[in-house]
Amino acid sequence: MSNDYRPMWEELGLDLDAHDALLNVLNQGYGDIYLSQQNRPETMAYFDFVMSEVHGLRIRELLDEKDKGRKIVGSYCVFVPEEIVLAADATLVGLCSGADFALEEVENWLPRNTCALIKSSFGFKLGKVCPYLECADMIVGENTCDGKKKAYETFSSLVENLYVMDLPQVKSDPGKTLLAAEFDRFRQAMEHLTGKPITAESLKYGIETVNAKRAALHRLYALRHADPAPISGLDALLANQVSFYDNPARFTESVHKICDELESRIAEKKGVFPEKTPRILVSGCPQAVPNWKLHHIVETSGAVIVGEESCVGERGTRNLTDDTGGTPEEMMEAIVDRYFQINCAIFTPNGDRLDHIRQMAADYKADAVIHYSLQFCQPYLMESLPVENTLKNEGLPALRIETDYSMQDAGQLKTRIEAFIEQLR
Ligand code: BJ8
Repeated sequence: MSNDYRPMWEELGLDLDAHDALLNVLNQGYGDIYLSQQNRPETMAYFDFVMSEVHGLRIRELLDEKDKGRKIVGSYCVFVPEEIVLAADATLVGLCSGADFALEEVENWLPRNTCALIKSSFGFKLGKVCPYLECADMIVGENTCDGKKKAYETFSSLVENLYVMDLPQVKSDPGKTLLAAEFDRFRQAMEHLTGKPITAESLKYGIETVNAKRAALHRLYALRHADPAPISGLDALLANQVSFYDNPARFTESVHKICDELESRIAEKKGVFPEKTPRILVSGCPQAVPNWKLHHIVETSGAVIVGEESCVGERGTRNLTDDTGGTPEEMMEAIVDRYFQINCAIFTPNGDRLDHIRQMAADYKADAVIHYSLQFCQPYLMESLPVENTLKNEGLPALRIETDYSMQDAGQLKTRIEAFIEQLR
């Protein structure tokens, strides 16, 4: 990344030395994991470029938007409705939480047995290394798991602009009423932030823009059903990850270009791995940039990942918002309907998630499921046993992985995953 960005980072208050160290690790990891892959689609070059400019060009774009009066909103969860943010003429970005940083300092603020994702969000703030966080005019937290909701109480003393959204824990009528009330409160907060009223026209624009982005990803997912797999799990994961902070229209166009190339590959039976390579569905906790650990281990152990039942994947993007409403009220209702279907493990009971895993395994012709939980993540760890047992009883091999962001267990994980894949052959 060009040195020209240093004044920009300095102005945002980043710790330049720490930030250099982070970028070095990120670039090194990207080179080792991504650029070493064979048979990648050529159109992935766009995502290579995005990653090389992840703290550069995109931040400059966001700052240019801010100069023109647009607001930037940061979020940590797929429950934050991008449609409403766009309708208020603001931009939504996902905030970095996929790598360990400033761990020692983090443990002055959070108990050691907190999941890596929450620790990472604190580490990026305490270490002053996340330009997205520093340029956000509003940071949205949400009452999802206990870890996050208590962590936001502490986080509010580290940032001035935290807004916390309450979320239901049960898929009931009162649960839906709560979500509708919270989305309406969020709509008002966005209007207050930007000073722009949300109208039928602007909401329609928000819904159509986000639907287009999700539809492009749905097209990509459908192409992953093919054998041989036309794209690696790593590359598809990257597309999902980039969807959280790229410009939505440009992202949509880039994903369609990849899909065009994948369609030709499928017609030519050209894949990233040979036909009949064991196909794995990953299910569980979200994998934010630059958490590529599991995908890398699996895809260098003789299998290909064909789908993600994850918030950085199909759980986060499935279901479009009905765009036929004519009034803001009808459109808000459609947004609530769409988000209320997200099967996050904070819901109890959460049987629909299991149904979705089964459905995905069939659609993607998966030979097995790997359930991925971050250490200390109670909701997904609690669900992992019933998921594993049910799938196994139904004849689908399943493996439960519990890990964190460090590479300390990489060797051990690789051994377990290789043995698991061996059984699938
Ligand atoms: S909708 S999955 S993005 S909350 S890993 S912080 S659950 S202890 S991330 Fe999530 Fe929204 Fe749900 Fe999706 Fe807690 Fe678990 Fe940590 Fe987690």
